[in-house]
Amino acid sequence: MNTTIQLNQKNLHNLPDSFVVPKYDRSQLKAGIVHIGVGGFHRSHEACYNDDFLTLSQSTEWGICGMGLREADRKIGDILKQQDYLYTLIVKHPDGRQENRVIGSIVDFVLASDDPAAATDRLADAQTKIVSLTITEGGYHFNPATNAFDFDHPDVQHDLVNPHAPKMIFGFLTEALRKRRAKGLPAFTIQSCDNIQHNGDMTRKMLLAFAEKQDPTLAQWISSSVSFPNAMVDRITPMTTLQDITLLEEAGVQDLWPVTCEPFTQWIIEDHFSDGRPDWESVGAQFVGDVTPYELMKIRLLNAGHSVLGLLGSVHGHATIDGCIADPLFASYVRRFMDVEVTPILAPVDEINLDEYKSTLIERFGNPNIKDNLARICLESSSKLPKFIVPTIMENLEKGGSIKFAALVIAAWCYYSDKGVSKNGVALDIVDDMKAELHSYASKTEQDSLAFLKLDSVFGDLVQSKTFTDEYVAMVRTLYTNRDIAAQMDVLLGESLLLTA
Ligand code: CS2
Repeated sequence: MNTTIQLNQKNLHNLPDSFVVPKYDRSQLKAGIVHIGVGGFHRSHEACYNDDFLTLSQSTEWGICGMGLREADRKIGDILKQQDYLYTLIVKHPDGRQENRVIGSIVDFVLASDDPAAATDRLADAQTKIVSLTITEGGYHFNPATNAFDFDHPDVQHDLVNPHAPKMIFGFLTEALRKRRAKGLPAFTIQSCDNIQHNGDMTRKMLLAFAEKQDPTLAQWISSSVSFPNAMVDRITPMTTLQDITLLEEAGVQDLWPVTCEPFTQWIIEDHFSDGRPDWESVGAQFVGDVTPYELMKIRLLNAGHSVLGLLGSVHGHATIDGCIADPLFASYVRRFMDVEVTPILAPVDEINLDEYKSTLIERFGNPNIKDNLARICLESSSKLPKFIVPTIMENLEKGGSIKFAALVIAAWCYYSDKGVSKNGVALDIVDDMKAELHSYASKTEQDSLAFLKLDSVFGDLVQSKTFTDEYVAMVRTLYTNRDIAAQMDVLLGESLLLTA
């Protein structure tokens, strides 16, 4: 007999006792927030804060309407709809404990590619007060080589001349704000939740660049009316696996797309919103005047630390972040990278002890139940490294700081992009919009050791720095002449420890 209960509103109160369920009236809930990009991270982070907020406040204003802009988002939309937008957040503790928590804050989903006009209507509705985004680091159409909006993408070109039937994020936001202004409504806040330094400022700059070209008067209104609070977001959220779905089934619940995450969560936001906001501070978010030191600390230590382990670990043959941390060489390497190359460029952060923060990061990375796959970490490295690691190298070059630990990561990324297999012969699962370009530059390394660095849309003018290229060339040559990457890491660590002895 199959006793599995399908997750949906009707069954909510028949779930096993071990499932925590929403304790507020979802039927009354209006969507004050439209969230674009309903991936695992949104569902473990903002939607979870909001679930806590709705429980505490019993507010009826701040439900979330999910929105997907691409055909690829159809699957999550369909599954959520089938489950009355409910899903399980599986919080995995390091000691093996697991909390199964049903999140109820999402109440609707719109697939914008099906009907762009309906989607912009939804955004322009008076009920929508905040439009939040997780569109990935690459979704902002920012070109680091020109330091400006990248108009080359075909969807951008399409949206410039088809304002009423947009395809990409800035086309949707511009059209929605045009409708909003025509109705005499206040502008919504645009709240970025991506790992980009000054993510609000970046969103503003990219949106204005696009809107300026399409409709300059509207751009002026956007510039004076829309708020773009910067924010630092944090919760490690691995990809959902079949095993997660099976474990829930064994516990008696069928959920077609749960999300897993670590217990730690953090959200630090600048407090300027154009049309109101939930009191997220009542459920643990922090509002500050200037988020700069927090975001710098998080992106340059956590996200960069992930990329360090992800690329070196993939080339070495590790599979997960906790697998890397269980290897003392990798654990010491990432900590040393944080201490020697990142800490000196960080501004002090109020009330945060950096040493403790870094130790907590290593503990979080080591959570053996999270099993964060290195393929997820290395996914779209071409948009991550220019934000997580390259700026650290540039700042160290300016200040005469160490760049060796990061240089080996870039050398490993070159090898990874070129060969597509680890040193122990395992094929790597590389997913990157720039995969072909990365491969094409990296594959010339044997003739020209600097070939990979010449990809300026990723590295800017890093290749011009002799201090950097001297280190990099030596490393890439050693790596290509088949020396084990672990041996190179060991040498760097040894040298660095000797220097401080
Ligand atoms: C990761 C992030 O994608 C990545 O490379 O570093 O997804 C990271 O897990 C989150 O930012 C944690 O807050």
